[in-house]
Amino acid sequence: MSQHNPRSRRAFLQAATAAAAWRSLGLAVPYARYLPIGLMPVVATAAGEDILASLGKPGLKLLGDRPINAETPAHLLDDAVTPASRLFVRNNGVPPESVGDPDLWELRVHGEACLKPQTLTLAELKRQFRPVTLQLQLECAGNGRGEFRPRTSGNQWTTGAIGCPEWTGVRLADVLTHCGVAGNAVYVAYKGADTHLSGDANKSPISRGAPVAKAMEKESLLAFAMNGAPIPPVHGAPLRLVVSGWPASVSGKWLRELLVRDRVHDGEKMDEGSYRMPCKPVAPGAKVPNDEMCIIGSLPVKSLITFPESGRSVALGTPVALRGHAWAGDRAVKRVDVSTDFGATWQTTRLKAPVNRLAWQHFDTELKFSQPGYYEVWARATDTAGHAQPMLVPGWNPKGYLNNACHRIAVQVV
Ligand SMILES: Nc1nc2c(c(=O)[nH]1)N[C@H]1C(S)=C(S)[C@@H](COP(=O)(O)O)O[C@H]1N2
Ligand SMILES: [Mo]
Repeated sequence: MSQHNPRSRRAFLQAATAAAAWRSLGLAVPYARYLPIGLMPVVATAAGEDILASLGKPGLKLLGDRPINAETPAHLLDDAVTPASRLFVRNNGVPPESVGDPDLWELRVHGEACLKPQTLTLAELKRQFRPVTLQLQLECAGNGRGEFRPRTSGNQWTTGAIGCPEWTGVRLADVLTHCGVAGNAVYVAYKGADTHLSGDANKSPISRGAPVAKAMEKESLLAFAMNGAPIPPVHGAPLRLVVSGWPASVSGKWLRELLVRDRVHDGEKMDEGSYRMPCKPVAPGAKVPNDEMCIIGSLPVKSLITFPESGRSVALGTPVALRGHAWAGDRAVKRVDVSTDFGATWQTTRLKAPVNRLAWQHFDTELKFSQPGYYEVWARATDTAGHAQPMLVPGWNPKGYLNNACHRIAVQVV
């Protein structure tokens, strides 16, 4: 094995991870001699828990280990500000192994429509621009994909690819203005320091971006801290983009380059249907040509019940406290209603204003149940433009994006 060949090093690490996973089963594997090297056990519990523990994320659900993807059960998203231990992980490639001294981390700003291309260290970014702290939601556009029928390929997220930590950084607009944005600028794109799963150094796992107007919003950040601490390695240390309200795939981690493009960015996962919806609705299962797929912008209105945990038993006669969060892409949420009778009647909840634009909002109410038995609580948010969440899974699309159907939890009254 050569330590210098990234592919063989990666293969070695993968084999070591798999071997550890098989050992952690604590059982004899009678046919171990036939096991392909690097294969993970399908009973992923012990192995998955090892990986999650090593990331400091106990209780999350591992959806895949190569690349690592993990989502957060709804009841673990109860905090007003999502702690690092409970933020979902979505990797497309292999994260950089070591980033060295964060202050020496270099960000290169260039592109056809950049007037003064230059490289800035993280120390220079911190010194030259005003720091900003904002609470900003990140949601994967594929959150909810697991409910689409026919199934669509990709991580089968249920409800847990959302979180809303507090970020500290500098404004992307300040840095872009400093580097000069030409009149013909169209898009601002990123490149990160993670590498492609294939080991091909010329390929990027993901390189996306946003139109200049979105990039220049005062909430778009180059973040170096999360919840008052340096960004954890898995979330993009030491520097990442946070462009909230849009697919979190725009929020590039391990940020190495910003490109001010004179065209719509054409990096990895900008095309071939990635992070695109059919421009016009299609029938479930339809094949949609690439030129009829449109790039996703602001995400739709959505909500999550974070307390009580689904499946809990409660005592008859005692009012039940219910709470959760709601968010609506670039917009705010106007109201959240809940139903305990499968949508026949709705009661409105107390809804707080966001701490800042593009932060999720908290709702709470008390529920009363008149008889023992099985109930479901459904939550439905409505945004400031009057759009409400659908009850059923909306608009099937080939890649399984933008499922904003109402969240349901089970409550047993005894
Ligand atoms: N460099 C880089 N940036 C990235 C990704 C990635 O794989 N590499 N994944 C993107 C996607 S698809 C999502 S949903 C978010 C996830 O952010 P998180 O892992 O910090 O929750 O990061 C985005 N930024
Ligand atoms: Mo994502």
